[in-house]
Amino acid sequence: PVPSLIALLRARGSVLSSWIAMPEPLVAESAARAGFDCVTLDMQHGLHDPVSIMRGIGAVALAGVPAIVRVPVGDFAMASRALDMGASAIIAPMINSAADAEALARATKYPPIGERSWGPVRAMQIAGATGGNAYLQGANAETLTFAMIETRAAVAALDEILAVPGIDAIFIGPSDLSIALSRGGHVDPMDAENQAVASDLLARAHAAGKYVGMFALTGAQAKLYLGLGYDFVALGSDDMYLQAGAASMLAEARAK
Ligand code: 3PY
Ligand code: MG
Repeated sequence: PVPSLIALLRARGSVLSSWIAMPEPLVAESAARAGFDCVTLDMQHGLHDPVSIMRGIGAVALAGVPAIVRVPVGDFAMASRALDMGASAIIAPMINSAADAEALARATKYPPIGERSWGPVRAMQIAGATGGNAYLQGANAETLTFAMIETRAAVAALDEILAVPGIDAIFIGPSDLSIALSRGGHVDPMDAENQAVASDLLARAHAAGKYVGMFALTGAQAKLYLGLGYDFVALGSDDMYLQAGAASMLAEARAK
C-alpha cells in the first residue's frame, strides 16, 4: 500500500508536491523518484485525460508516494473517477460558492456526507484495503477534497465554503487570484495585496480546522510558504523542471 496524503500530512506536518502536466506516466514517476512527497497530475491546464490519469497514478504508486488529481473546472464526475483510480486527494479549481463546494463534496464523499458512487476497484488496491467495507469506512476521512480559492467570489464566500461538510482543505491559486484582485491588471503571485489576501485565507481556513495548499513557482517561494505554515505546497511543474535542468546543464557546458 501507498501512504495517503493525509497520513503524510499528519506524519510530516507539511508536504511538497510535484505538479505534472505531461500525460506520460514516466514523467510523473520520475518526479516522484526525484524526492517529492507526492505528485499532482493536472487535468485543468495540463494535458492529462482519464487514461493518462489512470496510468500516472499507477506510476506514482510504483515510486511509493500518493497521487493527487486536479480536475477540470466543474468536472465533479472526473473527481469521483480519479478517486476510484486511486487518487489520494482531489483539487477542484474555481470553487466560488457554497453551491460549488457542495457539488464537489457530493462527488468526492460517500454518504452520509455526499453521494460518491461505489466503484473504487483500483483505489482499494492502492490503499491496501482488506475489503469493500474496510475501504468504505476509511475513504471519507482518508481522501482529501481541496476547493480552489482563486476568485473574488471565492474570497467573499470563504466562510460558507469552509462550512460545507466534506471540504477538507482549500488550495489557493495565486496566479488567478492576482488577476482577479488586480481586475485583470497583472498576473503576479508575489504581489503584496495578493500575499496579504492569501495569508488571511490561510489563517481563516486553519481556524476552521482545514488544510491549506498553495502553488509556488520557485523553490524560494515554496520555502517561504512552508515557513508561513501552508500544509501542502506544490512546486513548479514538469515543463519548468525540464527547462531549468537543461538551462543549468547547458550553462555549465558553455561556461568559459
Ligand atoms: C493559480 O495560480 O491560479 C493556479 O491555479 C495554480 O495552480
Ligand atoms: Mg488557477
